[in-house]
Amino acid sequence: MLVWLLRLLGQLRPAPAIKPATKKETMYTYGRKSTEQRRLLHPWLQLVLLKTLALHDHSVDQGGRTDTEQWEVYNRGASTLHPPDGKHLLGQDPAKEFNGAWSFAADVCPYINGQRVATSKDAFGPVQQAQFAYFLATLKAVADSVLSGTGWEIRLGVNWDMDAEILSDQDFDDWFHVELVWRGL
Ligand SMILES: [Ca+2]
Repeated sequence: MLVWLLRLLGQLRPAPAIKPATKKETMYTYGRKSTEQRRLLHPWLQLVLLKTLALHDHSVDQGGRTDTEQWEVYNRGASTLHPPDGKHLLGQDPAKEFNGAWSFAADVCPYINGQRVATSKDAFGPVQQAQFAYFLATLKAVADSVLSGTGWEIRLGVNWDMDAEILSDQDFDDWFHVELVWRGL
């Protein structure tokens, strides 16, 4: 009876508030470039990545892009969008929430034991793909928790249509890409 009562009281206890990880709690830290790029991101995306960093090491390779940079990426086939479209473009805001200069997309890459997961065409084999997918699943779980109730969701370049199926139901895979999508409240 006592055990049952204690269990019930435990269940009734409010869930702890989620706070951004402090430096002390985080095993991993961003380098200079990742820090610079992260600062270009919408605050919700910044928070998602910071909380993910507490669980899985990674870099932020690209946050915002200027129009010229987006055209360059488009012209070499690494993006299907060119200005005025492109979630990396600084100054866009699908929720009309800000007039600011944030980017709504980032390119991220997992690190394991201090080493960047190899993603060149020759090196990106089943192990590397599994390692990358493991990281993205961690990021997605963090995002679903952090963004719950905000109207925002995360869309990954391995799952453009945001269903349960990654990679096998799409033609263009962008492993690095993570973006904020406004779904409304
Ligand atoms: Ca899909």
